Amino acid sequence: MTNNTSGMRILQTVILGLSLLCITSCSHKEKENKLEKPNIVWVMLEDISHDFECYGMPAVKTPTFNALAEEGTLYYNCYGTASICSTNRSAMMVGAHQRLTNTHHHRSNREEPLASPFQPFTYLLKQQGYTNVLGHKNVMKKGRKIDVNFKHKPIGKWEEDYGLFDKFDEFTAEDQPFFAQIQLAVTHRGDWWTEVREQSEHPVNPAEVQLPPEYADHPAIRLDWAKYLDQVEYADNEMKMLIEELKAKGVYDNTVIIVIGDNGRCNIKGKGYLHDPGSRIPLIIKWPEGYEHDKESQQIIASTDITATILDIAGVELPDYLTGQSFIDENFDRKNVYSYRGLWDEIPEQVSSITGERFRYIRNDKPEIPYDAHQGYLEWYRPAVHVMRSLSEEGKLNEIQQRWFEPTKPQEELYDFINDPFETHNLANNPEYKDVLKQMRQETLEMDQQMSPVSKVYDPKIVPGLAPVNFVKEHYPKEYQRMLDGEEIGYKKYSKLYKKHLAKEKSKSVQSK
Ligand SMILES: [Ca+2]
Repeated sequence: MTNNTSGMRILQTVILGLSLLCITSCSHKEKENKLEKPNIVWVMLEDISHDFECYGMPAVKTPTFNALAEEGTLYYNCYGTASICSTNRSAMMVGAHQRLTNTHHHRSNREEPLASPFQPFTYLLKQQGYTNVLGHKNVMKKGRKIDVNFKHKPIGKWEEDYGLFDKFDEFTAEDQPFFAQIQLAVTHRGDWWTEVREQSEHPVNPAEVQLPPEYADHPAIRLDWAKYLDQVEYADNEMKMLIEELKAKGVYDNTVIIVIGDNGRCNIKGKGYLHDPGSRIPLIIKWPEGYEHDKESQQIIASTDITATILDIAGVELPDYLTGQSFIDENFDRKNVYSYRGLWDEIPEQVSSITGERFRYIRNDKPEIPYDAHQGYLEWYRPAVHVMRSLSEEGKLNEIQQRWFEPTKPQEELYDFINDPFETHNLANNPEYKDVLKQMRQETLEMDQQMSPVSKVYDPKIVPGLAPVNFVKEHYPKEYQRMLDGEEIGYKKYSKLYKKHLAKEKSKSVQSK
């Protein structure tokens, strides 16, 4: 492992100047640490920031993830190249930045094949003899979500019908070497959150949670946060079940387990935003038995680097089109991560950012779109926003909390997240940081250029936006009030009722003609 890349380079230089004997012993060591086509299990949690106990999140219990981190490597600085499911997943499925491959607008271009020479990494794994398995029969929703913004099918041959995987739900010893991608959907906002909490043996105590400073301290917001951590605990149990299965099948020791999030937590400043809670994702890797590794790593890693690393582990020669790098390679030299936010449903955002060792620079190309953009989908799933909008109107938010509700965003943001982990001080206008600002502004512009989309195809998914919310407001005023009070009333239920209502209206208008 190359946690200390520069140190490694110095060491290599010294070695080069020394005798053949040393070179022999070094290559012997390399041999010992070589991965012989291990199985790879990629467990991807939905919408999660550093919210495991082993990352220091208070009030939550995650014994399985803690133990995996203890056995393997816990990474602190892994960032998504995007902060929404389909865009980051598109980048990870290829190992190239989603902006470059023109897959950077959420749920768009689904009929468009990937441009040449890009290919899904599962295709390369298959060529290397791997069996690609999607999902698992015993996790919530079967863990089969793919959600990438190019033409694809879950199962099939890529070269014939855009298939990404070989089979669903089950890995066996005969499938070895296998790659299994399993989604833990529970942490995604959904209508199951309350039930998971009610059935939990350890419902997280709202009084014990710690809210970041941008949140108002309100009972409904505390409860919502606790409920989210209940889902993290549920995911921990699912992970435990997967590990038990790997052990029972006798393949655990020769399996790399990669635990990652697809984007940050589903709350304020999280999913959809390029601030820390939206872009920093958990990463734990359990290595095969005997593989030399660090216990913790501060390496800066992009989500696309995980793809490159998986290919490297599998012994695939890395294609030139990858923008990700293998971080088990001694030449790994990532200094920062370039992230991008484009369209999400009806909100045509345009945000670029660079995250380095200490600073994060964000450029908002559409500052006229407020952080709280009243996006239809988020109206269902951001109880804290509803509660805080009311508090904002009553003048009860402090300056940090109020920022989320300003009518516009700053054009540029610069944060020293080492000294200001909650990114409460925007340094973009602070003259002391003008050199940092200038440099990061320039780096971002260069990356915008380098990651210019290879195609201009733009075929977004049409969404109903605020219409279903307004429908509830008009037809179910009591439920609407519950929503304003910080309760999730059920997106699925009411969007079904809304669709029924639309169909009725349509048939009425046909009859009247
Ligand atoms: Ca997600």
